[in-house]
Amino acid sequence: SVDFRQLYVLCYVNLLELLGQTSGIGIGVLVREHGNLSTLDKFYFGFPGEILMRMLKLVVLPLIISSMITGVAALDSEVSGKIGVRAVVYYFCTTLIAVILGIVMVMTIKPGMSHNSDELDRKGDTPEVTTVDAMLDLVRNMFPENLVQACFQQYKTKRKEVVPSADPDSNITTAQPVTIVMTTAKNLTKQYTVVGMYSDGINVLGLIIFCLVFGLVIGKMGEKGQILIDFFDALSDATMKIVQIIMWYMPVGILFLIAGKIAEVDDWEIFRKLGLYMATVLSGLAIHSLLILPLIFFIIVRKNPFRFAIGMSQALLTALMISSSSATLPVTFRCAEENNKVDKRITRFVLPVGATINMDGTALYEAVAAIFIAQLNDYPLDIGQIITISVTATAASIGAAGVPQAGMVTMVIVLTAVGLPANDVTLIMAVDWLLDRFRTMVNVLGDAYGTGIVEKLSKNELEKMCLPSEVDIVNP
Ligand code: DAS
Repeated sequence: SVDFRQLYVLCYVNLLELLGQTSGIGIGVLVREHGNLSTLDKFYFGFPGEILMRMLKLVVLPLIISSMITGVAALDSEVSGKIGVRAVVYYFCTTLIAVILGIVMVMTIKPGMSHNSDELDRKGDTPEVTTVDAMLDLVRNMFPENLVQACFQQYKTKRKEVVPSADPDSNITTAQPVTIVMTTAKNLTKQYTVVGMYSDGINVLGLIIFCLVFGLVIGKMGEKGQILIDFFDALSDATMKIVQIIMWYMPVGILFLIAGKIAEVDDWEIFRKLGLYMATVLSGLAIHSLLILPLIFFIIVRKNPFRFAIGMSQALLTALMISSSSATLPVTFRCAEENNKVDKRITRFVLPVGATINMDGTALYEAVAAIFIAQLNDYPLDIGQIITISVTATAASIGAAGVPQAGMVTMVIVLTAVGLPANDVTLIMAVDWLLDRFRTMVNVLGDAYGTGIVEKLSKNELEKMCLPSEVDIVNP
């Protein structure tokens, strides 16, 4: 049965996010048009968002580590039968195809590349000046001066590191002593240190591979391993609870994050790039869900894939409305079993695990977004970094929970893996509200097609399986 309270909360969160993102764009344009604001003033606007980014960076590592380890370990106990193994092979293959498709699309369309089109003409009359000053005063009084200065100093250092040309503002006087200490401390401890606020240059790939191997190992350790599985399960739940708390601050953080980012924007060109980025993600999702997945389904199941997708329409619509594949799960179960007649013994394996670790839409989105941000920063990616992005985008989609904007939270790990400024995720946050619901639809569709495919491949096992097929999961 659908949990209406959860549905209500999700609709409310979605609405808040929409308000946050749209008003962030509006205020950002206002601030940008205001004209004579220094970089520090603009940084002020972005500061509440900076706080949000640092909170996300704090949780992303425990989130990825715990959810990957528990995800893989749980798979191991679940995949004792061939059915589970087929489900895992299907998840991995379709996610990898989605990532490769995303990379091909973004490397072809190049949404983040600067074309030498003449600068688009700037907006006409200056809007209401007082609004901006009022907003600036509001934010100025929100945080202590030296905290902002300290973070601004870090921000300047970080920007210089990645984008040497972009020197935000050379005439900023050296900040308070606290900044100098923090910057010195950062310089002394940077490289391969997880300072907590910045996970600079940690070996993300090594961490991901360790989590996969560690999860498999403890999954096979029986009783002794169970203690560790329970520990990481509890860590995953606790981290998710922290993420849920952050989610409530997210609309406010996103508002100022976007406003600060758009205020920094030096020309309107960025909006064209953002539009092209959205078109790249949406067309990649469309190709994956209307061409690739149906083709795989047809080749294996030999049934009309579009009729199967129509059977899933209620679940897809729910996913579009609430952008949460986990909350859509009860509807996905019902559509797969009642409309598409998939055996319940298959759906109980494929759907719950799929909703957690099989996210084709998210994986494609993470790959596109990471390369888009690299293009925005004229940051050349070699083949090694492209492969790193493929692996970390796949892992980030496994680590992302089936909740709104989870893919954006784990985005940080992909950017960290290739040394990109995680703060540039701000720009894509402005349009994440829309993209999230389409990638969630693709996630749900991928899980649904998985039930039909695994059922077809497991015909023999199903005949032998003793479990009664009327095991009712949705309403146990
Ligand atoms: N909203 C997530 C889901 O429910 C997907 C994402 O955030 O990428 O699948």
